[in-house]
Amino acid sequence: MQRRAASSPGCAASFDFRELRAITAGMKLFDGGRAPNPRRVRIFLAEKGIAVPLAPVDMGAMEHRGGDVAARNPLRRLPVLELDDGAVLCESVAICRYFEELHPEPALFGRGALGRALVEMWQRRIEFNLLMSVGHAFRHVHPAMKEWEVPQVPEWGEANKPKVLDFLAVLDAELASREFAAGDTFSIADITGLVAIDFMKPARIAVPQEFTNVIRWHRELAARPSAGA
Ligand SMILES: N[C@@H](CCC(=O)N[C@@H](CS)C(=O)NCC(=O)O)C(=O)O
Repeated sequence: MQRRAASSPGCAASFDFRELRAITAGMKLFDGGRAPNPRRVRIFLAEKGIAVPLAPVDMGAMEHRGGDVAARNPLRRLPVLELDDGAVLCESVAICRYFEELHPEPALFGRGALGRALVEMWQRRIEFNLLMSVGHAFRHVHPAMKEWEVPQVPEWGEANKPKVLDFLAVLDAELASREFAAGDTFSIADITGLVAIDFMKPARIAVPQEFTNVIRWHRELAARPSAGA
């Protein structure tokens, strides 16, 4: 991974590249900078200590809707991983799973039957109930997203804001009794959670102060060096 500025909102630290454990020079990760899904993969790679060359895509200029990205991903979304034999992988979690198989340590998809199932459960819950709802609240309301989200339905964006808070209440109760989203160990579920909560800022949704466990959890995740990747 190339060195990049810690420009994502809510990132307190930058990744320490002395921690590198693997370099995958033949691959290319088409990256979307501050966008949440590309960031999920960069954080995952930083936690693993894996360096993948980045191919930056200017999403603000809609570069992802054509050219290299559209040629590799018919959905025209980022991130996209191209392997050294030309094979293409899309979907953030699929890309992360691929790296988990190649480099199992540290395990970020859980250990053992129950541990892996719990990570799957919380990763999906956080992705579907938090990240997606925040995404709808941002994309259907923010004026800058008018050309991205067609049709833009502001009422749908607004309808998602209470859904975000409802899920945060559930998560807050869970985090009262454990350190991380899926148990006592950091996992991809935490990465999705960190990215989703940081994405609440541009979506103009505040984390209510009474969710002290969520606030503690987010503070600790944001302080990890990987958060700056
Ligand atoms: N389910 C996909 C979602 C990918 C996605 O929606 N990426 C956003 C950036 S966070 C994107 O490329 N949006 C481009 C667009 O909507 O035109 C994943 O997990 O990777």
